[in-house]
Amino acid sequence: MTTSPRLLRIDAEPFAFACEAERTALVLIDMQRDFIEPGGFGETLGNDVSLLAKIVPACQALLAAWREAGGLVVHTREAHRPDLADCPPAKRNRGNPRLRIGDAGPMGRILVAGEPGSQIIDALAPVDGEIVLDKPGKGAFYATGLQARLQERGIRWLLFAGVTTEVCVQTSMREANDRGYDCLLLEDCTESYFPQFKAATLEMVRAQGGIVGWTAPSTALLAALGAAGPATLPAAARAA
Ligand code: TIU
Repeated sequence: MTTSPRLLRIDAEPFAFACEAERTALVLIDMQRDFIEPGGFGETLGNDVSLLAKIVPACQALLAAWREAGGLVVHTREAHRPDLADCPPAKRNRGNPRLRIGDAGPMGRILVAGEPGSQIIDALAPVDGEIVLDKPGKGAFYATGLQARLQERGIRWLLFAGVTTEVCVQTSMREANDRGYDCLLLEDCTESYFPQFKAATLEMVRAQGGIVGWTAPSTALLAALGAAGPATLPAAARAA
């Protein structure tokens, strides 16, 4: 017996976002200590990291609801190999930070895989069965194998959350958009060190008829999960 896919119809901008829950993944970008806690990469760049912590409760509720719905979860961490072979000098030297990538800081070596700073914060810790990726770039698709892992699961839609909105989240969303995924950015589950950059990113993503994707508050997704029904997506959307 085949079961009907669960259709989610989410109130979004610039118009409703419709997807099948079974073929949709939630991608949580870089919710790691290096960006959210003092002493990590974010702070060495001169940022006030306390701005990012305010999205954690909304991310927790989102993650809990998506897990409850049985959806696929992908966690990314911006983290380099200990020998920094995957960190171009241009990236390491950029901005003349107080501590560079690979230097020892209060949470271990800055932006290095396996160090305390690269760990996802406890509130959003991955559980068995979820995909956890270390990414050397800002985008989640560059040098990570993510595309193949999504394709083997038949994923067609992506929900994005995490930090920072205009850097790793937007880069990942643009990479996904170019690979043919329909992408929804959850507005209250993403944050920037610069509120005006977050606002601008939300606007540019959904401008021009959703040129990069859609945006919606996480409550719209939670409401859709409560009302999920059998799929009635247009054939073209389901086949891709
Ligand atoms: N600096 C900044 O805003 N972000 C990053 O360097 N990485 C991510 O966004 N994860």
